Amino acid sequence: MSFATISVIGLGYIGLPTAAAFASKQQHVVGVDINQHAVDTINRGAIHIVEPDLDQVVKTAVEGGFLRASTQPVAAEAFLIAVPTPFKGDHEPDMVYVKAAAESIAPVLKKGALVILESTSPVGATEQMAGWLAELRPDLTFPQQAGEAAEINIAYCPERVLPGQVMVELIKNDRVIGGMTPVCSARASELYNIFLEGECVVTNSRTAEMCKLTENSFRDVNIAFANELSLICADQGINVWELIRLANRHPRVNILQPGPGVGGHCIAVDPWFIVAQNPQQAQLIRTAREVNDSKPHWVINQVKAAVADCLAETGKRASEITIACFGLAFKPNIDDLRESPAMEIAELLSGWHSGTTLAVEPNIHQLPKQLIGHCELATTAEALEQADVLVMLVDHQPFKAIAGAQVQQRWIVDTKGVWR
Ligand code: SAJ
Repeated sequence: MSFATISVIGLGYIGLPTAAAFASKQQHVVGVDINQHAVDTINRGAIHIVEPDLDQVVKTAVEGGFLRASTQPVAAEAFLIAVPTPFKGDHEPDMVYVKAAAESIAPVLKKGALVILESTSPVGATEQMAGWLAELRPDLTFPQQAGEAAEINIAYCPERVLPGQVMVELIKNDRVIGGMTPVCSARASELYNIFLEGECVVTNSRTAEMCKLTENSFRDVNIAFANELSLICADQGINVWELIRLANRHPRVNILQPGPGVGGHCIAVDPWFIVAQNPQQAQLIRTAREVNDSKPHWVINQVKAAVADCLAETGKRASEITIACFGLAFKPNIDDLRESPAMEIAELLSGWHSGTTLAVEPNIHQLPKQLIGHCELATTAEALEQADVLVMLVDHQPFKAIAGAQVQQRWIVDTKGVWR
């Protein structure tokens, strides 16, 4: 059975590349988003987010008539829901956008449709979504009621693409397919196989939900280990970068890299979904989150100590000292500042410091509003020329290319080992 129309609900960092991937295989795709600006931009053949190669795929798909965007859901043979799942309150998952997406497609659901949830979700979310749909459409049968004979098929199929490499990973990575029934899994596999070069690995919806959370928690725990080591090494007078390089020469050791903290919308969020559902058991996962979340504050204290030292040595007043923060993005070589520990550090430092705080971020042209009036956007050359204290926050390629001789400052806080 083919899919005459595929509808992707949510045209963000995951939904738009997914919609474009189907459209690039000559599938008719309708992308739906509540953001009118995003819809208008896509319908012009352009994109509203930054992701390598996505612009060209979207342009070709729109010009070829395979992809269009709308603020209103339309009937389709397959719906993919890729909306945000942030947390609320005490780090509990907020399913409000998934619920709104389910409510928006319910009126246009037809017998035979496949509904896939892609958003990172707590265990049980797919069954919950199926419940909302069944309530809104009592005229249709769903897997939780009719099993294999259901008129609507439902599956959980998490995305696992790395921002910055989405157009490659979307197609090459294996895809976990968690159908509510084997028929649901078979149909979901058929859908993804339209563009997938990786394998569809079939399981049930609850295991697929937990699998996504597990992958990101695994990475968070491993980064927390590296971050904890960086604190220990600072106290012991050991270069953590050298230490990790040496330890990783052991055939069964593979330590990740410390940094200013963990950012982005996934790794700093998803482990909390496990903690919220399993507060007694998830001790290590919770502690890893706490270790990573506390790292920016440790970095700020290091900078304060460097400034104090600089004041004592130079006899300058605090207002005469310039601090330069290198990098604002949440990780190297991207322009995404959301949930970035570097942003948090720049914001808190500039609020504390009475002198000038420079921010160097080669991937942006204007400062985000939180920093306007507190920081000045500077080039690498200006910062190296003017600053007394350097704070390396993101190992962007251009920063790694700075020659050692250009860095004359005595006071350096290097969270990424670039100037080690
Ligand atoms: N980081 C470190 N040290 C490291 C690696 C990363 O401090 O050794 C930091 C980064 O600087 C960044 C944060 O961790 O602040 C997250 O970056 P990332 O590159 O590890 O991951 P994301 O958030 O860009 O994407 C992750 C990926 N998950 C895994 O690798 C398990 C991606 O595959 C997921 O699809 C994505 O989350 C998601 O959407 O869930």
